[in-house]
Amino acid sequence: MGATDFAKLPHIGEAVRRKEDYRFLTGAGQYTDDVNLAHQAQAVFVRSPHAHARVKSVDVRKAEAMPGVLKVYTGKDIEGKMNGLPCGWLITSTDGTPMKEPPHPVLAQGKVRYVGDHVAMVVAETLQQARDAAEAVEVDYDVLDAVVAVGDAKQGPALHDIAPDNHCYKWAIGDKAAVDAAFAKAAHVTRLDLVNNRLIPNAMEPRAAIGSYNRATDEYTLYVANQNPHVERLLMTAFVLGLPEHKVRVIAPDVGGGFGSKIFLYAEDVALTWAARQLNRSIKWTADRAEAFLSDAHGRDHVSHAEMAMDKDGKFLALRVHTDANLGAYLSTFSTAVPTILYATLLAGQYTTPQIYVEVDAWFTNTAPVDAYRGAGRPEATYLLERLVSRCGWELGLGQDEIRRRNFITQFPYQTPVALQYDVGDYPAAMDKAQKLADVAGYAARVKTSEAKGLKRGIGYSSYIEACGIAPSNIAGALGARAGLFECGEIRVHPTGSVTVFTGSHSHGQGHETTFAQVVAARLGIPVENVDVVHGDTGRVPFGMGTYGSRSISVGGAAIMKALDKIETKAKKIAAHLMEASDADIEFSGGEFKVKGTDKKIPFGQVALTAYVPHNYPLDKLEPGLNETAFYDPTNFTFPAGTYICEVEVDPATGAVRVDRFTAVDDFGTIINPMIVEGQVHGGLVQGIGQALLENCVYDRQTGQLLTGSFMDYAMPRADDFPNFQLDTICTPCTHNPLGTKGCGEAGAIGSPPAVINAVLDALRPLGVKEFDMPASPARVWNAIQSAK
Ligand code: MCN
Repeated sequence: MGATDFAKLPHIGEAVRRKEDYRFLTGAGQYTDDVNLAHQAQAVFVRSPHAHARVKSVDVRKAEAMPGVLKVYTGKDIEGKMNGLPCGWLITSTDGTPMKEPPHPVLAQGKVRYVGDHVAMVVAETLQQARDAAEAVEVDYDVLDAVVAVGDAKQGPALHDIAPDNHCYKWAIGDKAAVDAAFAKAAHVTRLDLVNNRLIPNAMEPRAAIGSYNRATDEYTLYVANQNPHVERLLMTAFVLGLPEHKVRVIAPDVGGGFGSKIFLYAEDVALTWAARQLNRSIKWTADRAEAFLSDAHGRDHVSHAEMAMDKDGKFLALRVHTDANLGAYLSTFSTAVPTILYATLLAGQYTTPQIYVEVDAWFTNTAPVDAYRGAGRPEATYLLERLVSRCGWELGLGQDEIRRRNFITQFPYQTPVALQYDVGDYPAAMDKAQKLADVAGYAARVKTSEAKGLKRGIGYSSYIEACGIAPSNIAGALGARAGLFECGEIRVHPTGSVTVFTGSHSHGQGHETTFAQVVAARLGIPVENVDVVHGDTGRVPFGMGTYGSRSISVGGAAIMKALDKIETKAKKIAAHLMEASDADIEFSGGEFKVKGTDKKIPFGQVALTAYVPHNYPLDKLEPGLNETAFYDPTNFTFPAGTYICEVEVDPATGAVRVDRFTAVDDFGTIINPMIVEGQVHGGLVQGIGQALLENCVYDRQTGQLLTGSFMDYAMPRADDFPNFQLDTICTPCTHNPLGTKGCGEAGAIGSPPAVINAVLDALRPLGVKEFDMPASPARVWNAIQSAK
């Protein structure tokens, strides 16, 4: 079935209430910490209090003698290394040398490299006993100097022997000579230095895991708060522990948010799985919030210089970017892909810039590893580009909208100079709609109202694009990936016509149990309640690549569509047999099989029953059962895009910024469930605006201590920080997936930070403020105003 016909089916575009919410709202959800296994012990990790130190000795004798303690493990016990995991991309530096991939022990061996690094794992009968014993582990550290910022990395003390200058790789994309030539001819060049501040993910459910082992079958089970259980299993068995993959089952039950931070293979998961066999016990660990701050992979942390060359009319001629990316102390699972492929390839944005050259230097520092966080590379690209474009508009006196309109791509497909080919979009239409919804015409009057209150009002634009549906293995391979991505879906039609869907996607808040059921119900013409969705269990789902990169509906949903095609083909044969017609004469719609040109028809349920109760069944031509599996690997990414307009009021006396209006017009192609999509945009906006105004991870530059290690110091956005968002959509259906969908899960977080900061700068420009970096906290804004005086 094509995307156009699919969009017309019942249930598609319907705001079906979330099936999963009953259990979440009534406290019946099953998160990892809710799981308790027989003979379960508890683990606590001893973490480094120093950012950089040699570990001279770890004395566990006192701890092991304490009541209830089963064992204390150190780096001497676990041999496997968390290496080979940057399975996303192996980066080759521009000089042809491979990136530096330093050894990453599960528990520290010889050195610790960030505050929170794993030194030992204490296993005891109870949590309190494990905590007490953890305090009794005696670690003798020889404290070393630390380095936390990319600007200091080169001169800083070396973290790893193989990277004496802390440099991991230099990577570049684009035609440097062509870019330099374009700059030489430019009528005007706009320049910008900016920092994309480091963020700490804060899912409501902290990370948690239970390792268990069955001696009778030699099988391991890992319950873990994770976004991609099959990949977790593959990485852990093949790269770290060397176990037979089929002997390990990974179950990610209900997961209370991930935002990227639960994609990765973490040392705790490995240590618990390994130790379960050593002790022949199930072992549970649940991070407390302080541990989460220290040890979850962080996000962003770029320092960039960008330059746009333009002709006299403000047409972009070339973009040149240099970025220093902070990778933290070790390479996390996808960390090499984030500041390279996922970042630089998005720097064309919505514009026809003919030449782009991007160079990235990646550095090790004594900080928690940095990896994908909602948007992963694409928010960094959008922030840089959309800040730069607004500045171009201001410098040329064109305004933020006209500079964008003059450069919008309007012909599709469009090949960018940085590898991607956009299939479809309508950028002017999104801006038109956003300007209308934002009542841009009434802006001047609102400025006067703000002035009357002694406040400065500003308006900020951001026209973002992102690449979602992360998968296309052909493109991934061409860009240097070690492995391509795809998704798997299995449809089991039961004899009574109800359906269970097994998907390799994982829902940790995105509502897949509802939207995937809508897709299946729409295709089969059955009620949504008759479809259940199973995910997050390597023992039940055939295979899966998991959820990140807003890929689930467009890749996981498409795999389900492919399996449904197979179901339909087989069901038609059964229907043909039942109605004594030829297969070619059977039509299927609205849950009924009909013989073309006659009034003969039978319902889907009768065909399902016949498949399992094969009375007078043509067994020579058809197998019993109605159960199909499909794998889907798309030919391209999906490219959601939109225009966001933010209006802020700034109090120049205090520096306080208030978001007064926020308008978002997005293009997600065909929408399955507008209510869920709206919720996704709300969540994304809150995260993006949170980064722009509040959130900021700060390490002490001298000691490497995390200064923002709790909610007292790390400001999370709250409902009263926001106005009601004004949302709308346009729809240019994706041209290459059978649903016509584009991902929506990250858009809000990608598009909103530059809209906010552009608005703040717009408000402060009359006061002489030209620049400052996120977050626009009152102190920073006030200081910027004072410095400009
Ligand atoms: N959808 C739809 N129509 C579309 C696009 C999507 O109805 N055109 C629906 C989908 O069916 C799905 C939801 O919207 O129910 C999100 O779909 P999609 O855009 O495919 O994104 P994913 O499901 O792959 O989710 C991943 C994305 C990412 S990358 C992060 S990070 C993120 C996010 O989703 N983390 C989240 N949203 C989150 N929401 C919650 N509550 N918790 C997280 O951790």
